[in-house]
Amino acid sequence: MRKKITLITGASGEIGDALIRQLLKDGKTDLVSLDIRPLAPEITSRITHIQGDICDRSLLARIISEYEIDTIYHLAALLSTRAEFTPEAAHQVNVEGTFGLLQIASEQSEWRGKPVMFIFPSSIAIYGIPDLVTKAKFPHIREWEWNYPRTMYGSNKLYCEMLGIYYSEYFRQLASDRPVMLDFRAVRFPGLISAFTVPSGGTSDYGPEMLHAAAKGEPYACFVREDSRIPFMAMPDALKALTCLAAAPREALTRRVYNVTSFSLSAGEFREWVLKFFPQANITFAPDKKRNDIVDSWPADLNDHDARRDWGWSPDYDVNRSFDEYLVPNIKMRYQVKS
Ligand code: AKB
Repeated sequence: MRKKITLITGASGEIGDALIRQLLKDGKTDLVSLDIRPLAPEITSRITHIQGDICDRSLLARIISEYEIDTIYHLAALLSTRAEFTPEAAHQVNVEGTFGLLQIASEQSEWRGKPVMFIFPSSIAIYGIPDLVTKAKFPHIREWEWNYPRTMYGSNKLYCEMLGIYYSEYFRQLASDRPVMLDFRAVRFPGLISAFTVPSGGTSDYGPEMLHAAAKGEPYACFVREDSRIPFMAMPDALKALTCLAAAPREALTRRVYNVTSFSLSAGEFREWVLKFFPQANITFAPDKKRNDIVDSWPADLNDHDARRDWGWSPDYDVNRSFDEYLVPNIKMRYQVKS
């Protein structure tokens, strides 16, 4: 009999690493991870790690021949700034990689007669607001509004949401024998902030970069204007969103893709929060127009009413608690800053 597992792709990335640690802490033992990179040494011995490429179809075929995949957290992706520099590679990883995984999840659902749960982190990058006047007019965006991404990454994420819905609801819709289909569920994340890792390749990275630089005592020149505003979320809430959505009963869900948010800050306000805890921090603003245009096209905040109503979503960390209880104490410990 094949061993039933939870598969985590992008396992060495920011969310993947944090999610694996959380699941291990929660006593989950049936984890298999996949990433082109090795896992962090502290967790390598505690889970089965497959080092390989998400786009390698023969590797995916090998995985399903060996395991019964019950749940997939598909976290592998190239983020927005990196994707602008390497759009073909981004399309390959973000779209082709997801497509291949949806196909095997689909096959597995049919083979075992039970839906494979497919959890997908989408992003505020799927939104594209034309200008700052419109952005100010729509401060809390609903899931169906402004779905006009202006980046490769945002377009990839939006299309993969659609593919996930297709494989969950409409796959083989013209055939007489409809198979058991997978159960795709996605959250659209704001910019995430971890105390333990600094993101790379994203466009919301200025927030976490500012904070980590301050803790290390390094100067930081922020690449967006002070008034640039997007929503953010502390990593523990991102993990909470993924695992709560996975645990929600199917009947309670009225959508497959949900906004989730925590707090909205302008870059100037982010700097103020950092200065509150690191008063010596040297943070200046040197906007890069092209990256700023991307941030300007993202919403100031999201409306996450449906997630709250359907599966009881609410963040544990508002801005105060994020800085005071999660980010600052852990970052100080990480960089051994004396209080
Ligand atoms: C990025 O900046 O690309 C990501 C995101 C907002 O999804 N952090």
